Amino acid sequence: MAAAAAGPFSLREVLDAFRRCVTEQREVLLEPYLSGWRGLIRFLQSLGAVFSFISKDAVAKVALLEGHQQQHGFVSLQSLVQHELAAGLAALRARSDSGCRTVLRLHRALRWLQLFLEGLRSGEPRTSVLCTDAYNASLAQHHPWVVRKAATVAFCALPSRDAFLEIMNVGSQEEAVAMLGEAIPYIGNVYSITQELFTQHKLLDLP
Ligand code: 1Q0
Repeated sequence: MAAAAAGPFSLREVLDAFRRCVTEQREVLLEPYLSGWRGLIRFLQSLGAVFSFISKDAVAKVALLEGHQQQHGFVSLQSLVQHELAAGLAALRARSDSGCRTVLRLHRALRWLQLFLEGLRSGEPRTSVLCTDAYNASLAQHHPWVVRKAATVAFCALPSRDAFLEIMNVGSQEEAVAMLGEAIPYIGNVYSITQELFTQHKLLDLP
């Protein structure tokens, strides 16, 4: 994994990670899930310091989950949820360092990503508009005003659509758009399985 973290960002590697995530039993594997996130974070870090308040939070959340994963040997999101729920929902809700609440934050961000990538694929050239729309339809409702404000300001510093397609590092614009089309369903799949899991266990509003 350490080797895969080196070198420039490539959307291919994120796509592969999210593709590897889902098993035939519709389990979400933690290792590729976190690996996909590490790839996304690397991308975000390459966009500059305006985004560091976002990448810092994402780094901390991925690190917390890696810690839980190593400590308990969880293979899947399902096993993490099962393990933490064994203590009871009330105890889980009282914890600010649970794996479940942390996954929930990344899960909401994954919805943002899905919408944003769909927007990029659609051809709308104004990435800040795409990003704001995706954000308002997903994460924003879970963020306080000050975070929403900071996020909206940061979005204005996003590179153009052309630049985005270029830093995906998958070849021509057409190839980049094609790869977006390939990546979106994998991300969507991980999102909906997690959404089902969290709905089933009443975990969608963990504080
Ligand atoms: C490309 C632009 C990136 C825009 C990312 C959108 C998300 C905005 C989120 C702003 C909030 C950040 C600050 C902290 C928030 C926390 O309070 C919040 C809640 O956690 P807690 O513990 O306080 O309850 N945290 C979150 O909601 C998690 C946010 C994680 C955001 C992770 C974003 C990772 C993005 C990667 C860039 C992907 C670009 C993909 C394009 C690929 C194609 C070339």
